Amino acid sequence: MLALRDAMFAGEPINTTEGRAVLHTALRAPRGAAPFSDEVHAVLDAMLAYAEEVRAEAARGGFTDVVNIGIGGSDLGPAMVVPALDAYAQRGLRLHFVSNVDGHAIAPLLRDLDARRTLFIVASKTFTTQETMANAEVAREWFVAQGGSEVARHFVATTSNVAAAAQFGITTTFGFWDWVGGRYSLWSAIGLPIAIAIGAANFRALLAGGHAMDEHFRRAPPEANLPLRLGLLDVWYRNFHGFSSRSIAPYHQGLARLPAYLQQLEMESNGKRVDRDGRPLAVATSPVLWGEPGTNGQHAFFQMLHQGSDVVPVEFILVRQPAHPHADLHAKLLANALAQSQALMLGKSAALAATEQAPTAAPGLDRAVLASHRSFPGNRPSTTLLLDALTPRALGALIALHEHRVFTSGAVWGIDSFDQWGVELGKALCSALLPRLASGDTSGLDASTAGLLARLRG
Ligand code: G6Q
Repeated sequence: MLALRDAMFAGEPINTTEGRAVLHTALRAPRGAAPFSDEVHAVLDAMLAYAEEVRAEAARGGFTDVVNIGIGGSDLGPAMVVPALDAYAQRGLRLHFVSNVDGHAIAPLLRDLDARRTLFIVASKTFTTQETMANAEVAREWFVAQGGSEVARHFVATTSNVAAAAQFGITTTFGFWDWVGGRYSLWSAIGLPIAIAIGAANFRALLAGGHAMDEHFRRAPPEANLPLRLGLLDVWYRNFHGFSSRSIAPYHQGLARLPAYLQQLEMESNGKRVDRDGRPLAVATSPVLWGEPGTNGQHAFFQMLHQGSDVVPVEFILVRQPAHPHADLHAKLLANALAQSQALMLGKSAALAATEQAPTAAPGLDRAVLASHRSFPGNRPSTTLLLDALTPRALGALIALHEHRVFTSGAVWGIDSFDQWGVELGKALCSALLPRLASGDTSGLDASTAGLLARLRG
């Protein structure tokens, strides 16, 4: 595991099935401290200078809205970070994220935009992703229909395929490299919406936080190494206890998209069933990640966490200092989080429950029956990550912590955490089905798909 870690930082092609290095850590390293430093810092400087131009123009009333069109790794990172760092955002500049090829995503957004004041970022590493290209076409058609003429000023691209972006009519492009995996790319040019929202200095602080965690992961001894310990804990829970999921409970509304972000990070990286050499694994791998911000989750699925038949480790994320003035709300939020981890740990015995009044219980219900419904097994594991404040630096460290934790469990399982062949099949089948949806041709199709296709054509 430690040798693989060092190989990653050194830029060796540890993504063996794609023959690629895995160097998202180089994106947040200081100048001269990691491979490809000159290229990385040249793009970073240019991207941040452009972000500052957009912010200055927004301050003059030029741009009011920025729309990031991208999906998966070209969406989830910025879409998670921008609301998380709202306290640092420039007022009067709204950031939007369109990912889904479902027109219900872009149509209501375009309805409310002013073409003269909108900037579109087409974010796609490959610049071929069907959903992103389709939404970008819709945006450009809308822009032109609204009387917009300067496509080159209102559309920019973040991509490693500069030629394809140019063909689209985009001349302002910020690039990145094949050694940046999509789900690890928010540190690259894909972070442009973040930089526009929070500014160059704060973006650099986000990078610095990520880099500080990299250094910790590289140098801290195993017993004090946070990503290493969390990754090993994940393996312990998954393989020695058989826990098949983990619930993420950020007690910060700004982190509402963190569960979705972590879902991709962990499940796309470690949702594999063969090892690096293609041999079937004898052990289970990625758990299912899911969650909602607290306290909302408490009023929904926490019932199952406390009393359900499955044990689900919960990860609480607490932030000591709020970025709002409502101290009373914050105290209630924190007390709720503590109460949940305490209840999961301690539970409540039936004997104790039997001594309590339960005003809403059915009158005449047998006391022992009621006590068994009102008892909690306890000894349900949770981890609490505590941040002093949700600063760009702290968030950078939190994200990098999760990246290295996923690396650790993936390394122990012996899998390639950096490919994603599992997303290919659906894409290929979609390409084959799209013309059939238009023509109605169901010849040679399985009966299930043929039946559904016929119904959809009405
Ligand atoms: C991430 C995946 C995937 C990817 C999207 C978008 O690790 O590879 O989520 O980011 O499919 O790809 P493009 O950036 O090429 O459009």
